[in-house]
Amino acid sequence: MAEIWEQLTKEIKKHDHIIIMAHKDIDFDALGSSLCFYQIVESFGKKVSLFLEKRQEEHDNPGISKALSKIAHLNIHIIYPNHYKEYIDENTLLVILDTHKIDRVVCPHLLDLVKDKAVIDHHVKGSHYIKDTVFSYMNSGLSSINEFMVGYLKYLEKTVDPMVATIMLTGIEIDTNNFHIKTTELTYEAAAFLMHIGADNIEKLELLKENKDDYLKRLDFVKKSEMINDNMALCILDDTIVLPKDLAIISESLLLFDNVDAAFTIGRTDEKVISISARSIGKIDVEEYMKALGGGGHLTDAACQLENISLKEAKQELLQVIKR
Ligand SMILES: [Mn+2]
Repeated sequence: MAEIWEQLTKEIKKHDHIIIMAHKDIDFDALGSSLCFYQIVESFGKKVSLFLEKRQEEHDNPGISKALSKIAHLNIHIIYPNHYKEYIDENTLLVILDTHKIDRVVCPHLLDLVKDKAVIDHHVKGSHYIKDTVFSYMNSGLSSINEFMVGYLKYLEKTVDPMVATIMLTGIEIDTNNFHIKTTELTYEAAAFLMHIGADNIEKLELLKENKDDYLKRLDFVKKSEMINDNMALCILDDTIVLPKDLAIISESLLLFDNVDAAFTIGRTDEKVISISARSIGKIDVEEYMKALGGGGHLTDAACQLENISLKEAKQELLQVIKR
C-alpha cells in the first residue's frame, strides 16, 4: 500500500486546490472519509473544499444532519450545487470518494469541468464509471473508504479531530454491518486506531439512532420474510420506492437468523426498476446469482437491477436462478 499512499500524496502536493466529492445520499462512510481526507489535505497547507449535495438541516438521514452539526467547529469549507463554478480554478484536483460511477456523484457536471480527477472506491466496478483519472484506487474487498483513510493516516503519521474519528468509526460499523461482512484484521485495526485517536462510543450511538417508525416498518417486512430453501431467506417489500441501502439493511438483518446463510431482499428503487440486494455470511456465493440476473458484486455482497418487471416476476426470476 505504501506506493499507493505515496502516489496519492504526490497528487495532493501537485495541486493548489483539492475538491472532495462523494456520492449522492451521503452516508457515514462517504462523510467520514471525506472529512478525514479534508483534514489530511489541510495539514499539507493546501486549499480544500468539500462538495455537499445538501445543507446540514436538509439531509433525509437525521444521523448525517447530527454529524454535520457536530463538526461546525472545524470550519469546513463547503461547496453546494448551486454555486460551484466560482470555485474551480486552473490547478484543481477533484477527489471522488466511495463511488466511481458518473451518475452517483453529487454533481456529474463537475467531472467535465475539472481535468484532474482521483477516484477511491470499494464498490464493485460497474458500467458508466469515471475515466481519465490521475489516481485511482478501487478495491471491492475493502470494508469501507474509512478503512482506506485510516491506513493513509497511519502512513502519514497524522490524526484527525475526535468527532471525525467518531463519524469514521460509525461508517465502518455501518458498511460492515457491525463487523459481520468484509471484515478483516485490518478493519478491526482501523476501528481500534479510531478509538485510540478519540472516537467516542456514546457519540457514535447517538449518530446511529433511528426513527422508531422506520424501524417498525422494516421489522414488519422482516416478519413477512420467508425461507426459500434450507438456508436462504427472501424478503419482498411493497411497491413504494426505496433506496438500495434500505434493501441491503434488511438482507443484512436476515443473515442474523438461524439457518440463514444467504438473504435476498426485493424492492422497487425507481419507477421502472426493481432491485435485489443479496447478502451472504460467506458460505454461499451470492455474486453468482446476481450475475445471472445481470448484476454483480462480491461473494458476500451483491445486487442486481431488473427493469419493467413486477415484484412477483422478480421473485420468480430469482427463484429460477437459485434452482439452477
Ligand atoms: Mn462505503
